[in-house]
Amino acid sequence: MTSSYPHHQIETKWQKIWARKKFIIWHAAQKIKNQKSKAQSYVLNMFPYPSGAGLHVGHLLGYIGSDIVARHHRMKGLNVLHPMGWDAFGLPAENYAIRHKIHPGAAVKKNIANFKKELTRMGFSYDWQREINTTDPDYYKWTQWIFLQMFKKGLAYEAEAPVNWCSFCKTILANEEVIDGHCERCDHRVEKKNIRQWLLKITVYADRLLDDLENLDWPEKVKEMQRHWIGRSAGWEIEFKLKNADWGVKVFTTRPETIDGATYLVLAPEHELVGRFLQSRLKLPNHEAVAEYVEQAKNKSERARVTAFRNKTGVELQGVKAINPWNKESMPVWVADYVLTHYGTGAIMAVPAYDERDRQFAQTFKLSIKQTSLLEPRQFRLLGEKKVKYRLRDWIFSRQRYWGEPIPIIKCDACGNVPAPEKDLPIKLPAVKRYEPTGEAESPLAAVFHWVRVKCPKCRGPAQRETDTMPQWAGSSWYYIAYALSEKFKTQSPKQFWNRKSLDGWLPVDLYIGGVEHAVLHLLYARFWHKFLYDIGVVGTGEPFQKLINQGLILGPDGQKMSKSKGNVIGPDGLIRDYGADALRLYEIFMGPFGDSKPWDARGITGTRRFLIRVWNLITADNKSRNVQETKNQKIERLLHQTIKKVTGDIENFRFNTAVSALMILVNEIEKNPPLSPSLRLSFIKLLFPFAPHLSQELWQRLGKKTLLDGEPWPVYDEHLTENEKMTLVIAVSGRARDRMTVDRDLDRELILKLAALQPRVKKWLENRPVKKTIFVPGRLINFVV
Ligand code: ANZ
Ligand code: ZN
Repeated sequence: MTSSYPHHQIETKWQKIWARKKFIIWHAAQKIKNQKSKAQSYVLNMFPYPSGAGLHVGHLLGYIGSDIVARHHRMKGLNVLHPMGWDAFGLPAENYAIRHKIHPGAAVKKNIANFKKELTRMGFSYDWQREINTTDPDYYKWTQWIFLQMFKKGLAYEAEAPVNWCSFCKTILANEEVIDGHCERCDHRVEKKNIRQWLLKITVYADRLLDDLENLDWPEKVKEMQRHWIGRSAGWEIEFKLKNADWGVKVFTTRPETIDGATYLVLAPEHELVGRFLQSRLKLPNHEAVAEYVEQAKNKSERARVTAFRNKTGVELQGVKAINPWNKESMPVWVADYVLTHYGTGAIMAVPAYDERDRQFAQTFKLSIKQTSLLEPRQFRLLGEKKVKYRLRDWIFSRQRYWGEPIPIIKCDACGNVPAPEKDLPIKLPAVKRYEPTGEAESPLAAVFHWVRVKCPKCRGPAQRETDTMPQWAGSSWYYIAYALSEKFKTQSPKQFWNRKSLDGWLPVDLYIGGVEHAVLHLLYARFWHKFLYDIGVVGTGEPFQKLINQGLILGPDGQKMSKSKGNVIGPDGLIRDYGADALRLYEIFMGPFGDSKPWDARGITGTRRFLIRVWNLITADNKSRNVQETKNQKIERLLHQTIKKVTGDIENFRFNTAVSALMILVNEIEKNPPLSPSLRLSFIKLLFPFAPHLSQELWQRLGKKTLLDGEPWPVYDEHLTENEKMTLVIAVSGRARDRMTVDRDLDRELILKLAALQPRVKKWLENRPVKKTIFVPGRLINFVV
């Protein structure tokens, strides 16, 4: 009996139908109605990086959740945009290319085909007509266009900035290639090297990025991470004069009232004054020690510097003294790497009596700790000025790498940086022989002379293309806008391309589902680009993603994060083959709350498959006796309405696991109370559809229906029927009526008796009188005989 649910046959059949015909019709219908007036729903997954390793069950969870919502929304009559695409620039494809000497684009193409096949096998209802690929020149043409607009508005600029440099491999490393300060390939220590880079002025948007978080329906945790990343802090800038020097040191403090307790100053090793002292002719007595300290601090990562504050390091600038502007006391000046260059002014007044870090430092180096009282605000208001500081820095936007979007700038000796003419976009990546970054800290593009050498668009003189490429985060900063454009990418002017009517119809994204690991970088960069595009009129909303939901991690059976090296990765292929995509979908959401992390349990999927078999048997067997009358079993009817209410609410609140339990309870009760009425059968199939679409669609067809369930209306419930049937009982003690109470009719008998005995007007008659006998007439009365 159990083998009669032919999941493979059913699933491939409906996948073919969905792919070949039906979603294209859906798509067309949506396209016509691209206006806000018709209720619409944009349900988006964070798009994947199509890696060679393929998808594992953990990747699928978010996609399953969004597919449930998308199908549910279609059934609620909304226009649904549910697209998918590929974030395909980046390091793994490039490293693969370096190792195998093949073009990264070829590897990406193969991986995409594989990913697409796997997503299709899961029965996801993506609108593949709108598929995008960030490495497609027709796509990155517009990534380059956005960069040009930023450049023209002064938001893209060049400056020296540190990169990770491996002097053994003679190459620049991405952060991901640096493992504990060492090169991933040769294990040599990685140094910081300053080179010329492009930066984007995200800091200009700091206040808006912070303030606008308030109106977003996002997990508080993610908002908090963004707030922290932006790190707005209101404080004071106070200048300390140096003895015997014309220079002063400005410090940033959030606690100016502690200034009387300041006993020394600390400068970051990169602070400009430190360099000045090291270069000055009047040598510091401990010149060598200071120079050495500054040198070694360079190669520590920022994280190591702040987190390792327990064993603080530092060196005094001997002979240098500062004056406390409040009490005119003379204080030593130190250099220590627990003070960061890029925050505040890169210098602090240390108040060991009030600040824990300063206290530890003072104890380590035997500096004085002065216990004093705090100043009143009017006392320090003269001393300095109010300043707002941000932790956020400008975004380093260059990579000296091959596999990224070329930065569309032309460098001319006479004219400087000249934007590539828009009509020349896309500036395509040329073919190269070697994919490695070069020893001169340049992208391999620098060696492609025929590509590099161009005429300056301004003066027509000889000029060169910028050979840096964009970082991996570029293409993903606007892809959700690309999906919402109704037309294809090719050969259009910006005005035609950025179709405001279409964009206003879809944006902002109504629901964005993805991993919490993107809480800052991607989600902050996309908000920044979106705000810029809003400012230049491309989009009509100030924020890209109205609601954000994070799916949890699916851990390996050992409770560890799935990874190839741990050998605990579970792929979907075998599961789909043996149990079916529907059973897999159901199991992944049944494992626990959507946002929780939970370990994979190999037995779980057999349970959800068994459930689907029961549904299959129930409906197909029942279907043989086709002429079942529409007889209503009151109890089942009520349970159905309760289930509709529960499943609807659960989907809307991402409680997919409890929605599935409700469906299971309903099936239990139906099995106990045959036969199944025709209308109940149809409603049940509809409820199951978003979760197990193949099976549901097949059963729907077997019941003689020709439609696709996506277009069928979601069942509605009768509020009245969702309430349990009630009964009112008279409660008597030894035959005398004392109280009344109303309870659910199917409540447990024991519980009803307990409740009755607890009613205040009954309770007092039962006190100290043991009940000899209890009479219970359901629907009428309870009599306690004492
Ligand atoms: C004196 C003081 C006394 C401070 C006290 C704190 C407590 P947030 O809130 O994060 O903005 N600071 C300033 N610039 C710094 C830098 N570049 N690197 C490391 N620390 C820096 O922190 C501001 C406080 O962090 C400032 O206020 C300063 O120490 C320190 F009882 O000044 B405070
Ligand atoms: Zn020129």
